[in-house]
Amino acid sequence: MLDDNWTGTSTVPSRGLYPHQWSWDSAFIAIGLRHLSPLRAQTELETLLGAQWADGRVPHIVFNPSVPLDAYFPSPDFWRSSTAGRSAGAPRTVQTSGIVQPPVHALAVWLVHRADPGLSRARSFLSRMYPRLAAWHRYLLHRRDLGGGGLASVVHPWEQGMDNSPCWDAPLGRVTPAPARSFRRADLDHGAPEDRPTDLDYGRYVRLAADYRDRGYADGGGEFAVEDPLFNALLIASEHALARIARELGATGTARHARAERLTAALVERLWDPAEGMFFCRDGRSDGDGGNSRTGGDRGSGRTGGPGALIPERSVAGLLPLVLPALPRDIAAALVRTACGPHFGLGGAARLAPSYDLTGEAFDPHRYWRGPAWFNTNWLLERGLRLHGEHGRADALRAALLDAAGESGFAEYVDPFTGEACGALGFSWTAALTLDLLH
Ligand code: 9WN
Repeated sequence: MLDDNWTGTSTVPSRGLYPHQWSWDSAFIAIGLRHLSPLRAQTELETLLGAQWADGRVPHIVFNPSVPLDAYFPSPDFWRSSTAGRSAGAPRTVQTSGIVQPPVHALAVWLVHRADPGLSRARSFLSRMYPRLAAWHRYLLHRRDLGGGGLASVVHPWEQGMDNSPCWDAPLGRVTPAPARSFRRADLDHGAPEDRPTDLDYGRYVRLAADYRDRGYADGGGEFAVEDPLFNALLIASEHALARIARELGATGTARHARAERLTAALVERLWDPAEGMFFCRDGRSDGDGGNSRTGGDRGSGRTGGPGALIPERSVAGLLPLVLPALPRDIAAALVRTACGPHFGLGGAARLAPSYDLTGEAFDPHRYWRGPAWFNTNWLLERGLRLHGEHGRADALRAALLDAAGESGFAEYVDPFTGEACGALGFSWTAALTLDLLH
């Protein structure tokens, strides 16, 4: 499957539904590819980071010019990166989107290096990637610190990677949708409408992206700004990886590890809810009380509006800071309890951790990011369980992932109870992360 989806310089997530290069897909794909071909894994990441903008952002899509414009929406003529993104330093020769995706890249670069350090050194892989990764993190920690508390905000649901999560319902609800007739959804040529986001949600995605483009992709001032626990946890995990890369290149890496620890503390300070035993998203554009409200303790203030209020929806994103080494022990233990409790059913009702609360009102076992289980989030959970000494649970989740991947034809996502395949089949990160688990 990974061979079929390889274009010569990168891997498409799926030939039909996603025929270009996607940012966090490529990071997960490289993590698996390194076991098959460290050279291809390096190339995958080099191609993506080669499309970086001068302001440091790594675009969420790098378009393949040989794919017809109507094969995927929004296409390059919507984003107009080389013109609308000129002041932000978009590349001139390659067309990209103007938004980002979760920063798993430094972690991927480090793991790919480790797979074949000799090849990596011979190709100066780390020394070529390091400045790009450092600029990427700098962009997120400075231009995207829209809440002023040290964490990065996403400005579009597509940036967090879980497009249609119920976490976005409230912040997206404030966005006036673009008229349905103003765009054509290519995704419905490949995906079942009942598994995909609704037309109304798409109208809002289009409005947010078009407004960002029309502001020249300048950060700040948009209608949507959310601090998400998964996005920030991956940034912190990548900052630890960047520290290791720096050490390999002859620096100490100490400052980066220290920064990762400070960011872990900020994540806990801003997004942890002790009463619920998990992390929540913070909605930076809601009105009402002050910026430091939390759901725990004073439940009313944090969970019901207010600028910077926490969004009271349980997403698997709120469990995934478990991948962080500097997480306090009691928080790690609470996350494991929540993962195995009624909301996520790990080791109980669910075969794999669902993307969203099994008991939540918006739960739907088949609709995009509103309940089904994804392989990347479960791979991260497996890693987090192992990191915090939960080897029995990690082994069980690994076995469940391998079964579900094979039985589903390496589906994009599956029903969390039955493992029934949903979305695209032959999905690249499912295949790649399966390979990684087998090694
Ligand atoms: C929008 C490619 C991407 C994944 C995302 C997933 C989906 C795109 C879409 O596909 O998003 O970026 O068209 O729905 O939600 O996580 O990276 O696989």
